[in-house]
Amino acid sequence: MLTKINHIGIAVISLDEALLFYRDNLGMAFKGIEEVAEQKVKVAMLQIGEAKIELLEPTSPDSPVAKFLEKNGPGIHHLAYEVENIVQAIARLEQDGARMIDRTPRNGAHGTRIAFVHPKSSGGVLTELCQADHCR
Ligand code: CMX
Repeated sequence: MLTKINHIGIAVISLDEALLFYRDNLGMAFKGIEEVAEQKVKVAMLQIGEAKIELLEPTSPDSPVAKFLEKNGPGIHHLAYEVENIVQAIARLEQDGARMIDRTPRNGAHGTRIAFVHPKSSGGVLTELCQADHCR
């Protein structure tokens, strides 16, 4: 069902500040910044081999990332896996009793179709499914 890790999402207070470390100090290839209105975040993507690091800055106090930062401070927010067919992947997980946050795919960064699994049914790790056709 899963093909590879697409990205690791990291919650940050400021993209500009975080980029000083990831882009400038670590030297990762910076792919640009995009606002994902539906998720109330601004996203900076950095390529590392086949996978990406996704820096997430909230754009509103009621953003899921703002809530995460308030509770935990900056740090790893979610892990995203590519799937071949996101609708089938959601159906399979639901059939197996997983608690889906998104029962139908929604819009992610760079035109992707995404769906989240609740961390309470994935061992405490907020897990994102991302359809492969749209992830490249
Ligand atoms: N990773 C692991 N656990 C998390 C978590 C995260 N990122 N966010 C929340 N939790 C935990 C909380 O700590 C809490 O645990 P306890 O009950 O043990 O304290 C539990 O989940 C429920 O948390 P909550 O505060 O009651 O619920 P929230 O209102 O914060 O919602 C969640 C949590 C995951 C349902 C919500 O953040 C969500 O819907 N996330 C999916 C969308 C998203 O994160 N979008 C931003 C990224 C967009 C992108 O990548 O494009």
